[in-house]
Amino acid sequence: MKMRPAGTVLTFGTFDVFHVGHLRILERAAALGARLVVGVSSDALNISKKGRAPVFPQEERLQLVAALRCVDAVFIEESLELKRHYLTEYGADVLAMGDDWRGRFDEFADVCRVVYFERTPAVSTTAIIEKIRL
Ligand code: C2G
Repeated sequence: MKMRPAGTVLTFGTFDVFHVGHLRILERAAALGARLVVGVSSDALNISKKGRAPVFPQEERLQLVAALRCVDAVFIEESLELKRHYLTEYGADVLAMGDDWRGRFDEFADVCRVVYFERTPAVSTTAIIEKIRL
């Protein structure tokens, strides 16, 4: 059996139109600790952040992420401003994010280790939506 280091890992995302880039980052995040907790961005947060509603509503995105083998627990992320609160509440030892967020969460280095992973190239929700539209 592969040994995983101790501790809780937190990651956040919308995970809309779930794709392999999402799966890879969750698997890599899970490998950093014993437990992976995922904050799934609410529909309202997404609208405020990206100016459009996700394709799949938050309850469905939450269920899809929760069903993955590498995920231990999920919750709805209501606001970007609550990140420190979520990290403390879930007892995060590590915060893992894709490198499109590089540097943006360094301020939390006082509560946990902050890790940025390289994004999986050539796949994105936006590109998938565009492809289906054509
Ligand atoms: N990701 C990736 N490779 C891709 C696409 C996405 O590694 N090709 C990663 C992103 O870097 C992110 C995670 O998958 O860490 C989820 O991506 P999104 O759903 O696009 O997340 P986002 O809307 O940026 O939400 O509080 C933070 C936000 O909620 C993050």
